[in-house]
Amino acid sequence: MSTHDQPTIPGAPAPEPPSFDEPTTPREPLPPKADQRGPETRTPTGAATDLPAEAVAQQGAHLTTAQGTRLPDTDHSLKAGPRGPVLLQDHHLREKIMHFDHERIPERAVHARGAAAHGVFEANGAAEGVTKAAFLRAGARTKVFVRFSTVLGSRGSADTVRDTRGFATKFYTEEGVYDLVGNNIPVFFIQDAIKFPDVIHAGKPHPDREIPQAQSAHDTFWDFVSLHTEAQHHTIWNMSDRALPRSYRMMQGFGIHTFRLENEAGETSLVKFHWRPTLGTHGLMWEEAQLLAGKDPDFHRRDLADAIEAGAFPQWELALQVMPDTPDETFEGIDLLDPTKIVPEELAPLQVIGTMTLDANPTNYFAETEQVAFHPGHLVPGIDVTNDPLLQGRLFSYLDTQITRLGGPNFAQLPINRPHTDVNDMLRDGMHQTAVHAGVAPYHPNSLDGGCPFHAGADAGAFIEVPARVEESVKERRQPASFDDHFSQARLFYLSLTPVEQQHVADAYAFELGKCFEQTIKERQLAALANIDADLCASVAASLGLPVPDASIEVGEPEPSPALRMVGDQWPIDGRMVGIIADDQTDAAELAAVRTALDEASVVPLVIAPHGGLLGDIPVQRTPDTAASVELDAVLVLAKSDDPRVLRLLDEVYRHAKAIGVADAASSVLERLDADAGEPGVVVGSASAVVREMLGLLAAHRVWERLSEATG
Ligand code: HDE
Repeated sequence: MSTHDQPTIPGAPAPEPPSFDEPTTPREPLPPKADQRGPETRTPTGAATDLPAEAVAQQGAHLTTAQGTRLPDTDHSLKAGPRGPVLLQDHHLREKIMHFDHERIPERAVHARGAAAHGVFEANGAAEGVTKAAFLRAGARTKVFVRFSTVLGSRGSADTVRDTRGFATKFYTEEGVYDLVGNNIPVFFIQDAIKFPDVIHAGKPHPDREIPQAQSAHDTFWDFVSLHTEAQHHTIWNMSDRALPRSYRMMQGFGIHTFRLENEAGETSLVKFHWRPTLGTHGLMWEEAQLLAGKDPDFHRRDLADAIEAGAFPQWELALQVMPDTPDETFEGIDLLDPTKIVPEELAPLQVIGTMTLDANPTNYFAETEQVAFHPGHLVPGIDVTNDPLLQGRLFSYLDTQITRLGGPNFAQLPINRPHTDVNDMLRDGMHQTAVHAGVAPYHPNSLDGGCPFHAGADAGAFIEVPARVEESVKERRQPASFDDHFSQARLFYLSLTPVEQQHVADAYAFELGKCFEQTIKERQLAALANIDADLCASVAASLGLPVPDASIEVGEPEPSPALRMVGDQWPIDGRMVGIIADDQTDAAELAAVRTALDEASVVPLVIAPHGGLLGDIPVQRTPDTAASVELDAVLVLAKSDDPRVLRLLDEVYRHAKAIGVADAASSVLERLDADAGEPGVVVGSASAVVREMLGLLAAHRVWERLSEATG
């Protein structure tokens, strides 16, 4: 009997003809199943009933087992009578619990906590002279999936901890998947991959009590970085506000290592990759970050998803620093194979080669954000690696780790990891094999499957390693002498910052070392700081109550790099959050006008009122119970309030150097704050004038003058 002759079940929808969607050959990418959407998925909007059928989690009228058998009841186990024992024969109970028992996979050993989004990369063609990569040709549009992450914390840790952030991009190019697996800090703690377990063991919680979570403010971290001074450059970046991003949308990304590009003519150059956010690079203040870790541990995750949902799509320019491929692989005296060194932008300016826009949230966190597998060895023709010993070790690690994390070698078949191009890999079988491969000859050469698939030459887009020169040498466990300079660029970074940023660095060292117990570790780190900057060292020593050591190395006076500063300039304000303090006496028309003005400026207004529900016909989003100063970039006061929670909110907004606008009628609130009308960032006037001025203040991220005054 064919499927179409099956008897129909009363009341059931007519049976569908059988689907042969499952792959019988790896040559076509597997289309996503209805409830297992792939990278094409777009964020559903609207009421559940209006959603397109494929956007709803579970399809079909009837609940079934995993084998498709319809179920009458999923709320009661099969028992010997209503008060009797549960029967072992309850196959539905056992299947349901068995599956649940195995819902979790091991979290990433590092970068466990992340958030991701889909988007598109559009090349402007500026890279064509240096690489033949097809996705970098003028006008090429390539789908991407980007995962941002913290490094040290577990999957459930807070977003706003002091840490480096991962910035990993998967480009689904027509020539195969290309992964740019970078961080938001352009240097790394170690120069050789063999030390990775050491630095991570030192940074992770102490192995006896498993505390502290997601932080570097503890003895083992500072023990390692003070003994192992090549970590000092990355460490000083971690002590800066770079390690406390305001948002994933306001974060730079760096490929860190030097890569080798090859153009159509076979010419090569050495390059560094940079992502530059169009919203600017901005940080939180340390107190904000700490408060947020309690008030909203999902702050960055929420911010990214909300911005995309609201249509404020984050964008980054991808840029290259291009250096000549010389035999010594150095540029202006900087060893390009040393991942603890930057090339200042003033020496090798950034050349923008395209723009990335993130325009869709993942549909399913586990299927996409958790199961995505990045690998620096996912390369396309025109982009190759260098001998940077850190990069070389990574080329092993990222495949290896997926075996444990994703349970076998077939993770490239997961929807989020599938290339958007034909795959003829002749890889077979293994755990979680989902393809049904046809043919008899998965080997090369063969004559039985028509000889397919054939080797491709460079003319057919094959990835051919750049025939880079290998120095004639001996096998040894040694590194070049140029890797021995551990302090000059840490000093370069510190000298490049504005005074406010330098103060934050000093405060961060004082906090982190102040959390250590071992005096020898604090003293050893002070000795390292003495080699970076005498004033910085003295300030941290004073706060620790320890003597100031002398420098042991003469580092010299590097030329500061203004490009490393985050303070200065004006930036777009899309997606910034402004709290509006209002109450039942607030003029409804004024409140509506203010909201509209903020909306039109692409800023998110949050109405904070004494009670939930409505003010007139305007919805209240926060009450004194749920409002938090730290989720706001500025606040607008339209109503006087004596509520201590509101006054504390305003006090924090003021202390964190954010703009405060006060309508004339509410101006007495300033007396409670110790703030003066007309001082920088405190605006009093008619509601509409105040809003206009506040939009200008938001573009600078913070009222920096207020902090400069505070820090002297
Ligand atoms: Fe990673 N790193 N890493 N790393 N890394 C991982 O791979 C590793 C390094 C980076 O969102 C792991 O799939 C070694 C530098 C990001 O899924 C693991 C070394 C940079 C992510 C691994 C490094 C990175 C990872 C853990 C020293 C910036 C998250 C799970 C040689 C250029 C990717 C996984 C995501 C993840 C190993 C150093 C960035 C264990 C051995 C340098 C953004 O394979």
